[in-house]
Amino acid sequence: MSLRRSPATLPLMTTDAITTIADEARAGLQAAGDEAALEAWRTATLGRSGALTSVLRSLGTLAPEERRAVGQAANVLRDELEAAFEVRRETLRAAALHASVAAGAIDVTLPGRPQPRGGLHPVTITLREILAAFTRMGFDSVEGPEVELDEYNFERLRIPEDHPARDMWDTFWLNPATAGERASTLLRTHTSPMQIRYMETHTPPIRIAVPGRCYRYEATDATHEWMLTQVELLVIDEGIGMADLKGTLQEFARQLFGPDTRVLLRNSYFPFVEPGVELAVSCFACPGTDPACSVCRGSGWLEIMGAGMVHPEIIEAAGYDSTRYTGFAAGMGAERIAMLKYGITDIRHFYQNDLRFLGQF
Ligand code: FA5
Repeated sequence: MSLRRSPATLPLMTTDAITTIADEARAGLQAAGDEAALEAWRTATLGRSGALTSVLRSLGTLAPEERRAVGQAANVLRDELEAAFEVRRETLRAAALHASVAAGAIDVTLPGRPQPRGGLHPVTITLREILAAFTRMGFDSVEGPEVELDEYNFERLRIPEDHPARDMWDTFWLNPATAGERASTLLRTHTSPMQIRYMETHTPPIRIAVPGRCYRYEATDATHEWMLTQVELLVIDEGIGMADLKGTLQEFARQLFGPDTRVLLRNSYFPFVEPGVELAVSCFACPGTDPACSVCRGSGWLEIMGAGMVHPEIIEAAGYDSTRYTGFAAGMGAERIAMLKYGITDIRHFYQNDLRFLGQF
């Protein structure tokens, strides 16, 4: 439909012609469905060369009596169409606004989308439980550096260079020995260096638990990782004896694994304690009868910590009187304890970042 007509193409400039223009214009206005169509309608009808404007311009060519009638009708129509245009424009704007509000609306009755929920790593959960047990027994929790000096990791723990005990801890050296110069910095192999660091700056009574990562340059298997988490214990006071060590560790095992847990203390050797022991807990995977058991290899026990009475030379080196002060120390592996708690038969699951494993805790 075109509303453009030049005066020359209008067959008769009569009020009938105005009526035709009016019908077409009204229909066109209702058909305009958006702002662009509306603008096109305005140009074609009311614009400079629009249909109605052309009629008004051609009035001069009509006879006087026709001119009055047609002119009046054309002016009335123009007023009507201009008003109708404004109404239509408002209607379209309101409809567009409604549509955009409806498109962005939130349906509060829809069920929520499930959000994946993170959780704590099983070793973190276990570490917190270990520390909570010792906090209840009056221990303070302190931390030490993961990058350590040979002096603290070995020397001052009575493990001098070339001492065979160094072979107990395969080491990640950070500055390998060069000709004429010894390696001196390493990733700590255990949390025991913090015994020395703490004694340097504190006086007895001491009762601390030291959680932290340790690193060992060793091949992994079902119970050994190259990165492990230890908790070190150090107690120094007057009158501390082996019974305190045993009672504390038994109470710890009871709190973590339940009252029926059996613990075994057996002789062991660590240069910084005398005597030295290790604590093992009854195997959860077999009753101790399966030589192929990956957890205990048929022994029935899983070793979870080394311990002992702090060597008097270490007490003296800290500046304390070893005839007055005695103490005990222990170092336990949080991964081994988590294995016992959750019945995990291979330590390597912990750090493979497999969500099928981690999602179970
Ligand atoms: C030590 O590290 C001594 N510092 C413990 C100690 C502290 C003894 C204070 C006396 C006094 P050991 O190397 O045995 O000891 O390690 C202690 C515990 O760490 C082990 O019982 C075990 O639970 C854990 N552990 C050791 N090596 C690994 C490993 N490669 N992967 C996982 N856990 C380990």
